[in-house]
Amino acid sequence: MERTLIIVKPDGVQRGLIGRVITRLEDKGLRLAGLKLMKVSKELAETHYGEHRDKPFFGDLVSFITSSPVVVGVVEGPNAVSVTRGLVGATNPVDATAGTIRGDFGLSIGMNIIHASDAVETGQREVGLFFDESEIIDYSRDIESWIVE
Ligand code: D4T
Repeated sequence: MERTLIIVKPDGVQRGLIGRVITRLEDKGLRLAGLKLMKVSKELAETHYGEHRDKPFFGDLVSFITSSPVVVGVVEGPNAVSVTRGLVGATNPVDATAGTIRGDFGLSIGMNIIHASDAVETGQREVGLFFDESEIIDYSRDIESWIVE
């Protein structure tokens, strides 16, 4: 089963959107295999956003993601990476389609509510960065056969 990492970012937590964001993933039929509230350390933030190290917004990005607790989740399902990215919407909430999480809840690229891994390999790496294997639960739900053929 494909896995992806989601982060309800500090703005999502501060605005009380944790439940509504996660509900959208569950409504789609995706399954949570891990979930926790945590504060991201500067070191973890710099590793997670390493690909942006040379970008002008890198410092602000690290400050923002470490500024307040986040909720991190491991999300599973068929094509979980692309399906979750579709639910999340475009990076800039101003451009994100209505009906997506960023399209419905955000107005600023620096505070775009949620992170979701952008590729299968990225998802594997990011899940490993934020979760110990012991924190990921292997289970199935009784409703599964009514979601996936
Ligand atoms: P994340 O990684 O948060 O899911 O966002 P995306 O995958 O959609 O977009 P990204 O990696 O290009 O950007 C990471 C993060 O940086 C912020 N950002 C981005 C910013 O503050 N200013 C910018 O100009 C860009 C491009 C928003 C998301």
